[in-house]
Amino acid sequence: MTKHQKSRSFTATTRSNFSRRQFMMATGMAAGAAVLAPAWNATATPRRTLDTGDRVPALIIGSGYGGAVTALRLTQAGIDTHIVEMGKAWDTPGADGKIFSPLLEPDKRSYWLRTRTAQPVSHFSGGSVDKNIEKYVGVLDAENMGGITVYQGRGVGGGSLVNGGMAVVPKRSYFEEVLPSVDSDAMYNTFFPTANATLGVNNIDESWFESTEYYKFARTGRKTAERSGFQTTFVPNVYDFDYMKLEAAGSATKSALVGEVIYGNNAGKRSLDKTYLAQAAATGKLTVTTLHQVTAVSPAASGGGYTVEMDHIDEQGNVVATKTVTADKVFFAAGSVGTSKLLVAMKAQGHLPNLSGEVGQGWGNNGNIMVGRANHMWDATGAKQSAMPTMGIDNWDDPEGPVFAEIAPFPAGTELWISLYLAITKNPERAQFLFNSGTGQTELSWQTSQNQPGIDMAKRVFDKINKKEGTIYRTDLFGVYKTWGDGLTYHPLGGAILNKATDNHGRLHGYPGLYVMDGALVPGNLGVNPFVTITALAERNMADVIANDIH
Ligand code: FAE
Repeated sequence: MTKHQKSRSFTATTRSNFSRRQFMMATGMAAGAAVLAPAWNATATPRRTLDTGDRVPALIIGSGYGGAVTALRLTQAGIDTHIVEMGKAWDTPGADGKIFSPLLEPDKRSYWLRTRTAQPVSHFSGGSVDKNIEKYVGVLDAENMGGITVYQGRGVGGGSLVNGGMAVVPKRSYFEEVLPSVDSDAMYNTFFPTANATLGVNNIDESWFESTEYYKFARTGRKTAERSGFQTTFVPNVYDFDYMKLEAAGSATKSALVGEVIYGNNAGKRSLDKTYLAQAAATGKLTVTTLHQVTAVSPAASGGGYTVEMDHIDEQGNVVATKTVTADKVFFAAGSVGTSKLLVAMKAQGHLPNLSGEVGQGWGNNGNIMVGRANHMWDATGAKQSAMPTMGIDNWDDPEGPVFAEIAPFPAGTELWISLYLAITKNPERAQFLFNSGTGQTELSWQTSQNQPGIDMAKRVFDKINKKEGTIYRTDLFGVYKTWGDGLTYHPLGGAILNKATDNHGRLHGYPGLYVMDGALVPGNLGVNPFVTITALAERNMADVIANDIH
């Protein structure tokens, strides 16, 4: 390990043997698959898009991290498993030959059912950078939850399609503080390593990092942090760093190196459709029903199990059909917001009245705060930047400013001298989901003022860097004269907290056969980027469910 590489960095080199194409073939989603004879049995387990009247053993709502782990472990246990995903399968290139939209010229593929983009860095030099787009079932949802915009991935693979790929195992002491009911030996000895291996986590070649123009921004961010006495650390990622080197050498089509990330990567990224979901599909026991949004879950009138209602939508978001199927077991994996909204509505509307009062509680934004600094002219950040972050500032153990800040790329295609950061702070504020019977919608109580503790923590770190460097904040990135990007989160967590709203393994109280398996289980703040923890926790919970509930 180098002086920059602290204990949190580690190597996990397992690669998926499955390509996106193999995954599509296995799930019957490839072009032309419809004409192949589908191997389905109409009486019990249709191997096709679900239809009204179907009865299935296991239905998973959502195909992000929690859903993908659930699908792999159920299918490996021999269970016919059905994922219902509201987004589309990102498997077909558009007219430009690409599956996903470019970063700098976002088109309809970029955003979920919006007519105008909602870029996280929303302004530049006094004006909005957003533009009008066609309404479409795009890959990134900027969901307005009142006091906060929650960014989420939509499509087969959920957040893995749009995220920065940073694969961070939390500090053990903080993990134990956040989830005290979980056996941390089992997590750190078994489930985190399993998650990393199956996700295909890898580490950047440090000598390449030190020399490539694409990580100048990270080296500048590191240098300025360390000059102020802050520790930095390399962060593993699920983007294939060998592929990235080929991009840099000009021998592979560029993806991360042309800024692709939040609107999807056309290459290089080990998203869930290439890892967990591909492995699940290869068992022959997985079906994925896309463009279907689950709207209700309730005990079935007869025969046990649960009735699951869903809207089938078209690519403009119009409901073209409603369907009702029955499932013996239902796994909520719609993400912290999706799962919490559904559960709170089901309790309030009397579909699942016996759910715990803990349902909807304990939501947090993982303390997310974004900020930019203007460097001096001699501290360039590079016109060429990799869109995959690979370095963080680790000030977590400072009680005055507990912050783990990703040194984020700003791949604008031109030198800007801007250091951008996504800070994860130890903001203790929490919110709850509440059902509004007037609108029929579930709302989140988070207020903008609840960001202040996080801003104060981040300010302590970045004020110190600015003072030492003689630099200032950029006040033009998140509004006009607005320093802090505090109106958004990439890391929604909580709403169905483990061992409170559920038992200690995700079983919902009062309803045998209903489970939560996603970020809703995690109490509001993790101190690091969350997907490795969500994956490992789902691995742990599913090991218990397979051992005890599946016969
Ligand atoms: P998630 O991945 O959101 O999956 C939920 C799925 O359920 C989605 O596919 C939804 O479309 C689907 N769904 C929702 N409601 C319904 C419904 N009613 N019916 C059917 N389907 C439904 O949940 N985390 C990191 O660890 N490292 C990073 O570098 C990182 N960068 C990020 C960058 C961005 C721009 C964003 C948005 C997130 C980032 N995250 C990162 C967060 C990470 O992606 C997120 O924590 C996980 O994706 C959450 O996993 P879940 O399984 O909880």
